[in-house]
Order: sequence, then C-alpha cells, then structure tokens
Amino acid sequence: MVNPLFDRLFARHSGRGDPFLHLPDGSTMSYADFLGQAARIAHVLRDAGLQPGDRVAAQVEKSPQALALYGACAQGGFVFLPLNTAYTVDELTYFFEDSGAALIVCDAGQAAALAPIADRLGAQLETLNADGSGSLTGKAASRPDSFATVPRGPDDLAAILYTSGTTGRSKGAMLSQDNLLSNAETLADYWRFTARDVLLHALPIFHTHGLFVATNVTLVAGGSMIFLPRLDIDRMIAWLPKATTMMGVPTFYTRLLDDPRFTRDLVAHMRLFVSGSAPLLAETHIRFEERTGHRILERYGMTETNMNTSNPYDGERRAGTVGFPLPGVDLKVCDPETGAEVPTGEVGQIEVRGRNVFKGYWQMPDKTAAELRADGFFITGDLGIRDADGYVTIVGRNKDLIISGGYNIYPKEIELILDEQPGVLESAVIGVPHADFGETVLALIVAEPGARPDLEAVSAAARARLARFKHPRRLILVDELPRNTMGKVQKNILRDTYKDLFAEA
Ligand code: MCA
Ligand code: AMP
Repeated sequence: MVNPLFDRLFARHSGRGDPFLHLPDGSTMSYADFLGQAARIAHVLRDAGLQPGDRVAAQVEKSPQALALYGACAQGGFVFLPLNTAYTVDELTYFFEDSGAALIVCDAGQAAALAPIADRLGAQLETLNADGSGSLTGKAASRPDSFATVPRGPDDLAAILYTSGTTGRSKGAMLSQDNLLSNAETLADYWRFTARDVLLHALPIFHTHGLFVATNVTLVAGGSMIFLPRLDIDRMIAWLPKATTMMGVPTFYTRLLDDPRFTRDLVAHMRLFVSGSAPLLAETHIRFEERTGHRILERYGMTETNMNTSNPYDGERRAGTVGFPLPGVDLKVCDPETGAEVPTGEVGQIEVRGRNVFKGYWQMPDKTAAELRADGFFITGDLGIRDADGYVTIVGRNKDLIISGGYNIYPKEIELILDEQPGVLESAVIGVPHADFGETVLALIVAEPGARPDLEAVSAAARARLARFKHPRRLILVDELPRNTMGKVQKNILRDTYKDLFAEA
C-alpha cells in the first residue's frame, strides 16, 4: 500500500468503464475517464514544480474536473485546499497567505483579481471554469492519462479545510489520509453503501459534507453520483427517480417538502436520506416521514473530525437526535469547566476521539493545544446530552457560531468589520431562526455618542469584504447591548428578543 487514500478510494476503480458521475446533461463520466483526468492533472501539478506536501488552493465551481483535481492531489501527494466559491478576494488572500499555497486554481473570471496576490505570495495560478475549461485542463489535455502514484503514509496530510474561529481568524484544519479514509470506510459500512448506490449529489464540494462524506463514501463503495452543480429543486425532482440515496443539509429537506411534486411515489424506491451540518428540526423529520414514509437519518460531524455520530441504519432513527457515536469514535459529554464527564441525561460539552479526529490547526499550535487534549479528545464546543439509550442530542453550542443553510459563520469576524465603521461604537452579531436557512445573521449596532451611523454604508462595508452568506440580513440600531455583571454581552437575551424576525416563511 503506497498511498492509502489514493489506493483505497481511487486506484481500485482503474479500468472501470461504468459510470462514476451522471451529469446534468444526461451524459456520464466513467471511473476510467475520471481517473485519467485526475492523472493528467497530477502531471500538470508535478511539472509545475510542486512537491509532495505542497498546498493546492482551489476556488472553483463544482464540476467533474474540480473533483478530479482532488483526485490528482491525492495521487500526487499534494495537500488539497478547497475554498467556498462565495469567498471574497479579502477572505481568499488570508487563506492563500496562511496556507502558503504553492498553486492557486480559480475561475477565469477571478484570475485578474487573484493574479497580483499570487505573484506577491510566490504562488502559481491556473484557471478552471464551471464547464471544465481553463488553463489547468488545457495543459492536462496533452498529458498522459496515467501517473505514478506518489507514496504517502496514513499520517501525511491530505487536505486543509479552513473553519472560522471565535476570534475572527480562520483556522486551517489539517486532515490526514487516515482521518479521511477511516471515516469514509466507517460511514460506507454503517450506511450500507454498495456499488449499486446512486447518490443524488447537489451539495458544494468545498466542504466536508459534499467532498468527504458524500464523495468519499461513494468512492469507498464504488457507486456513482448524480452530480448536480447546486441545489436546484426542479433538477432534484427530475433526477430522484434515478437515485438510491441522497445527502443534504436541512434546507434541502425543507425546500423539497415545500414542493408538491415531492411525493411518496417519487421516492418510494429510495434507500436512504441523510441529513447533517446543521440541526434538523424534529418537525421536519416528522413531516418528511408523513409525506414519504422514509425516516431521514441524521448524523453529526465537524470539519475537524469528519463524522462523529449517526442514527442507526436499522434501528430507530430518533427525530431531534444525532444518534450514537460511530464505531471507532469515543464520545464524552463533559463539564466545560472541569472536563469531567457529566452523568447520563445531563447537558455537557461534547468531546470526541478517534482516527477521524484531525491533526491540529495549520501553524497554530496554541489553538491546537486549546482544543485538542493530550489524550486525543477534541473539544467540539457543541453542547449535548446522551440519554439512557445512548442517543446523543445536540442542545446548543458553547461557541459563538451561526449556521446558515449549513454554512458556518462566526459573529466575531462580522463584528470586527462593523465596529470599524464611522459612527459605530460597538456591535453584536447573532443568529436568529430563519424559515429557509435554519438561522440567519442579524446585527445590532450601538452608535457612538452623538453619532448617527449610516446603516446602509455600514452594511456595504461588510458586503465588500465578506462572503454573501455572512452578510447581516438586517442591521438594527439599539441604545445599548445587554451585559452581565462581568461586562459580557448577553447574546441569549438578544436572540430571544429578535427570535421571530425571520422565523416565518
Ligand atoms: C446562499 N446564500 C446564502 C446561503 N447560500 N445565504 C445564507 N446562507 C446560505 N447557506 C445567499 C445567496 O448568495 C443568495 O444571495 C441568497 O442567499 C439566496 O440564495 P439561494 O438561491 O436561496 O441559495 P442557494 O444557492 O439555493 O443555496 C442555499 C443552500 C446552499 C442550498 C442551502 O447554501 C448550500 O448548498 N448549503 C450547503 C452548505 C454545506 O455544504 N455545508 C456543509 C459544511 P443573493 O440573493 O444576494 O444572490 S460541512 C459541515 O458543516 C460539517 C462538517 C458537517 O457536519 O457536514
Ligand atoms: P463545521 O465547522 O462546518 O465543520 O460545522 C460543524 C458544526 O456544525 C458542529 O460543531 C455542529 O455545531 C454543527 N452540526 C453538524 N451536524 C449537526 C447536526 N446534525 N445537528 C446539529 N448541529 C450539527
């Protein structure tokens, strides 16, 4: 075994002429063609002088070629660094610089804006567009369709995924080959994936859910994916008859339920629906079962840990819970202050340990030490309860985090920008219930004495620097922020005050 991740996920499918990807235009891409494309791209990367361990940062639209870039990185021993397509140039600059990316791959439309940054950082730049064209695939076209796989060990890094931090500075989660592979194998087994499975894939491929959960599980099982560029209900409904399984964030399920064409008959043949990345309301779970007869299987994970818990395949999928720790995952519910385990049925902070748990934050030893205990337990920042039957329920967060449509948003990053604006004394950014996205961003602004900040200008400043999904839906001027005796802003009071603002569809 020279390169466990590549050998077990990709190489074992070499020569297979049957479909790996079913594409929106009705065409398919076979495993053999996909692996050929990955090998050609691996040649381009190596010929560009990249060494094993170098970071390849990619902000590209979802396409078979974008997925082949992931395969190329695995085969060539490069560290894949996928980036949300919504990130602004400001946000990207930080990721490129922090990771020391050797190569940046972006859409041609972004190249002019990113080229000077790549130059300054000494990184190379290639383009890859939504339709698969671009300089990367252009160069790859003339390269051989096989590549001598670069040897790698289980502890070598396969990917870095940035997650936002409570201080406003994003942290690069270092994921090893074994982190990814062990979790994919566990999930494929737990959820009974086989080569006959056809997964309806409409998630983005720059986060754990769409890339590592959906794609790696399919690769382990040798199944295929209906590869849609994004959530598009018309297309989902058209393709569901050809699928056996689907994965999505809760918004996928609420939007499907809102469509009268989503009927019991349409999905009678389906084997499995999986939800995660954000809490699935028990009400959605129940509505889904009433409509379709299927019980959604909810699981719980993090960028740093891949998947930690899952409802059972055969046993009861209990609404509102995230199920049991997966095989090979140790899970404790602990007192946040002392770290001691709390009794069954009591709320505590969830800690997890296992082969799935990451290697730490890229070049941030202090942050790693603060969250990853010496005995291997990772402090998730999620608050949960384990009941007498062993089911885990997430009841809240010990971290200031908003999850909107499955995307994580750390208020601090937004508050830092709002606080800099003329006339703003301070701000508090909170998540409030939202009918479509689960939660959305609301900003409360306190003016400097005597000042009248221009809220539209304040909002424009945030828009210029932050990805669209992080923009506050509304800014509200308030006289002061509620504080406790320690002077800390009581966001729970604010969340309660504004809870009904966006709750109705
Ligand atoms: C798009 N917009 C959003 C979001 N997505 N705003 C807030 N939150 C979002 N999630 C913006 C758009 O830019 C647009 O702005 C406006 O909202 C409406 O867009 P719409 O067409 O409704 O959005 P969409 O394209 O349909 O996308 C919604 C979505 C998408 C399908 C929920 O965000 C999505 O695919 N989310 C999945 C995220 C995901 O994969 N998370 C997994 C992270 P404008 O109108 O101004 O143009 S991995 C993870 O969390 C862990 C590890 C785990 O457990 O999985
Ligand atoms: P991320 O930083 O994108 O990896 O998001 C991880 C966070 O998403 C976790 O720490 C949880 O707070 C949340 N999360 C993921 N899955 C679930 C779920 N099924 N229920 C509730 N929260 C979830």
